[in-house]
Amino acid sequence: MELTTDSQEFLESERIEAVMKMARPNVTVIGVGGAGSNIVSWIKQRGIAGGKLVAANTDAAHLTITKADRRLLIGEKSTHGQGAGGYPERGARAAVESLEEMKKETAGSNIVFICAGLGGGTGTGASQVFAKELAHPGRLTIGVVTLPFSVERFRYENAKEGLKKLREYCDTVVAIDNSKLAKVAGDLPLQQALGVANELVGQFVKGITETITTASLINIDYADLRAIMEKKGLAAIGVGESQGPDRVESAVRTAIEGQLLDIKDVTKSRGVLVHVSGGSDITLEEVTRAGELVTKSLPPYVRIVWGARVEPQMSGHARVMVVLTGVESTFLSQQSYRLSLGPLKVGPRL
Ligand SMILES: Nc1nc2c(ncn2[C@@H]2O[C@H](COP(=O)(O)OP(=O)(O)OP(=O)(O)O)[C@@H](O)[C@H]2O)c(=O)[nH]1
Ligand SMILES: [Mg+2]
Repeated sequence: MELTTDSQEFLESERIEAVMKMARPNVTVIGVGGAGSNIVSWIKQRGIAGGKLVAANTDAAHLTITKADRRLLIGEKSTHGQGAGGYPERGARAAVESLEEMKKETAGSNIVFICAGLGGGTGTGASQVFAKELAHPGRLTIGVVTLPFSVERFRYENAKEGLKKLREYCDTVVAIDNSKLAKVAGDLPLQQALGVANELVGQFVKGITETITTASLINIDYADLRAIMEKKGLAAIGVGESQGPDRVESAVRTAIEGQLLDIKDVTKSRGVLVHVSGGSDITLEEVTRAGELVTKSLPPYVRIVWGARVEPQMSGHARVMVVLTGVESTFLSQQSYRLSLGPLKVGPRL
C-alpha cells in the first residue's frame, strides 16, 4: 500500500516530535542548605517549565517550610536533622552519606544547577561533594552561589575555600557577592536583601532553563550553553531592568556596568551569555540591539550566545541578564579579616 503525502507528513511529524523529546535537555535544580532551599522555594512558587527542583538540607525544620518537587534530608545519621552548625566538614559528610539518593534524583539530567549560599556548613560543604560526584562528561554542572555579606566576615574563609573547590568541580560557577546587591536592591535590611539574592539566582536559573527547554522568542540550545559554560571556571552576572522607549539599551548598560561580583577585567571574559526577557510588546529588533550593544563592549574574540523570552506579566518592561564566564574575581585574592590581638605579651613567671 502506498502512503499518501498526508500520512507521510503525519509520520514525519511524529518522528520529529519523538526526536525533539529525546533531544530536549533534562534539567535538575538542586538547592543545598538554607539559602539553596530558599532559592528553590522561590522558583517553585513561580513555577519552572522543564526543570525538576530538589532541595537538600541537613536541617529538618527548614525542610518543612521549603517548597520543592523533592525534599531530601541529607546526613540524617551524622547531623540528626539539626543542621551543620556552620561547619563545612559536617555538610560534606552529610552529602557523602546521602549521595546515592542524590544520584537517583539527578539520573538522566544533562544540566544540573547546584544553588547554595556559601559561608555556612551545609551549603558550602555539601555543594562541593555533589558537584564533584555528580559531574560526568555528558552533563553540564553549573554552580550558582552567593558570597557572604561583608558584615559576615567570619564566614569569608569558609566561602572562599568553598568557591575554590566548586570552581574546580563545576563547569561554571556563577557567583553573586551579597555585598554588591545594594547596587540592584538599594539599602535594604539583611532579610530583604537575602530575598533579593534568592530572586536573582532564581530568575537566572528559571530564565536559562526555560529558554532551553521551551519555545522562546530566541532559543538557546544545549550546544550553545555548553559552548559558553563548559569548563569555564568562574562567572559573574549582571542584571538590568528598565521601561520606556530605550528600555533595552538602558537595561543592557546597567547589566554590564553593575556586575554582582568584583572581577579583575571584564574584557578578559571567555564567553558571554545575554538573556533578555520582556512583555509581549518586546520586538525582535530591540532584542537584536541588546546583543549588538554587548558585542560592541567586548573584544571580538569573546564568544557570545543570546536568548530571549516573552513573559506576559512584564508588559512595557525589559530585563537583561549578562553572564560573563571565565573571569577572575578579587574575592578569591582578598585578605580575610582575622581577629588580631597583637603579639602575645609574656609576663614574668610567678
Ligand atoms: N541568597 C541567600 N543567601 C542566604 C540566605 N540565608 C542565608 N544566606 C547566605 O548564605 C550563607 C549560608 O547560610 P545558610 O544557607 O543558612 O547556611 P547552611 O548552608 O544552611 O549551613 P548550616 O546552617 O551551617 O548547615 C549566609 O552566610 C548568608 O550569606 C537566603 O535566604 N538567601
Ligand atoms: Mg542551615
